[in-house]
Amino acid sequence: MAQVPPRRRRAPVGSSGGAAPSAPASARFPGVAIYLAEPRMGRSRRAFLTRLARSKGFSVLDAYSPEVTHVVMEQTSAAEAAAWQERKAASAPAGWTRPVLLDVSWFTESMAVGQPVPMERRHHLEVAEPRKRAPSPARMLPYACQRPTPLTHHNASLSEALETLAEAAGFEGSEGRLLSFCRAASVLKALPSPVTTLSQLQGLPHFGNHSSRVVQEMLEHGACKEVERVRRSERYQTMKLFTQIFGVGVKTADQWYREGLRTLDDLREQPQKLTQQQKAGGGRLWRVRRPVSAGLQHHEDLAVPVQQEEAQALQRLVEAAVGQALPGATVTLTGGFRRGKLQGHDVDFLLTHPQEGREAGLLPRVMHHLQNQGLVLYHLHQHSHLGDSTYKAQQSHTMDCFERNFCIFRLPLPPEAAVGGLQRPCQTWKAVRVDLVVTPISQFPFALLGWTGSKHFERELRRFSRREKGLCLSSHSLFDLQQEKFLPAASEEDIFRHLGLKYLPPEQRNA
Ligand code: DCP
Ligand code: MG
Repeated sequence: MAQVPPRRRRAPVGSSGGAAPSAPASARFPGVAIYLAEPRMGRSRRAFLTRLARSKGFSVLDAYSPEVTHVVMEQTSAAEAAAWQERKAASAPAGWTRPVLLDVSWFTESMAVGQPVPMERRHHLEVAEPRKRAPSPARMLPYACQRPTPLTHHNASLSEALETLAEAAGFEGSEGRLLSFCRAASVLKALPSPVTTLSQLQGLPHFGNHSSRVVQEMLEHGACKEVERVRRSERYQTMKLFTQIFGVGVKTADQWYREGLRTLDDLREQPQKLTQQQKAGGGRLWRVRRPVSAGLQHHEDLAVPVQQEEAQALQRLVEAAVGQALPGATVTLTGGFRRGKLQGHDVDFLLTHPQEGREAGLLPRVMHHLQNQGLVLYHLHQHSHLGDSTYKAQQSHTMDCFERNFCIFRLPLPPEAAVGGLQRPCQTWKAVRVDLVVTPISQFPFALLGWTGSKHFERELRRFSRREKGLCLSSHSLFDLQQEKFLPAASEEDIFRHLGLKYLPPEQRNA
């Protein structure tokens, strides 16, 4: 309960001299209701100061009550003031906001200027509490490879909105816009808590006007019109559909779109388009076989994400084949599954042998064993270009120079998973995309780092290496551009060390 003012023994101060009316709390200065605490002030001085303040339009309350906003004390130490307030608080109703405790200097200065002066540090009577360290907001470092990014995070709908715009920009060939949206989305993924107000974006790297506007709209309306428009658009939906087909990139998808093709049936009805495209593609891959035809043929399965258990089952099959082909050779699961993803669009494996050079000729033998078991529906072999061992030659290739097989596997399904599908009423197997990549052991740490991803993490790692360290990183090596020498590494940790980066385990590379 609030303490009862000493009215029984004393006349109300405001009325004692009759100079000023007892002003209500809503006097000239709303939000300022003063209580003059008496202990050191003395009764007559209190009465005088009360009259003075009321004459200037201030609200001065006789009793200490929840309306009081400013308590003014004279010749009182901070410790005494705090003790006084504690006593008051003990009898205060629940939820009563404590008023500020001020030295009389604030009061006299306010009287001098005829209005409440701003409260400064010197006016306050609070005892300096031992400083509880406010948790300083973790500094968000600008490159995604400088900060951990877990798989599950707090801002999924916001990052997905920005990634939709990134994807759409990629479909239009706008690399710059794609990167801007990817970087902003990646920052959101690394935040330790959900963004609920726009002000939380202040000071974060990579948030330009456009990305901030998207976040603002999402926060205010739960959706962003631009993102919704993109998601509904024929262009976006068609490009997404076509680029999901194995062997089809943005260029091909765009060409088909311009030719008026919109659906998988459109493609199936015009097989000459596929053939033309493959011829027009011109590259080594297109002439060997027809990945697009194979992709279309198995599209129904390939469009369904591969599950973690399926990736593990595939790993066992590949390990068995590798063991038969070359005892001692190893199989490492990379890509999204190594980062802890529960599903993915394909399964990526790295093959090597602890003895340098022994990996030569391994892949055809592995494929032979897999094919003998009827596990391969399609495969496209790419020879190694490792002979081009200078870093410049390696840079000239779009991806890396390892020998590899792009495959579609026929993964037997366990009986309980053999559900009915449209094309195969009782499905006992499932088509799954698999990449088998062979690396000599000397390049294994670089290959492992390069193939673990995420794609954005890799991009950032390479950008950081070059721009901040003058080092050129690829899936083969780390090259010091100034000293013109390769930096050796026996593990991923070694590579992070060379780059002066804190080591991030695969599950923290989901940028
Ligand atoms: N990679 C890369 N640059 C590319 C393509 C791939 O650095 N242009 C690297 C990073 C990828 C890894 O190779 O994470 C494997 O490629 P995937 O396309 O299979 O990507 P993920 O495995 O991460 O994704 P998903 O789960 O969809 O397969
Ligand atoms: Mg993958």
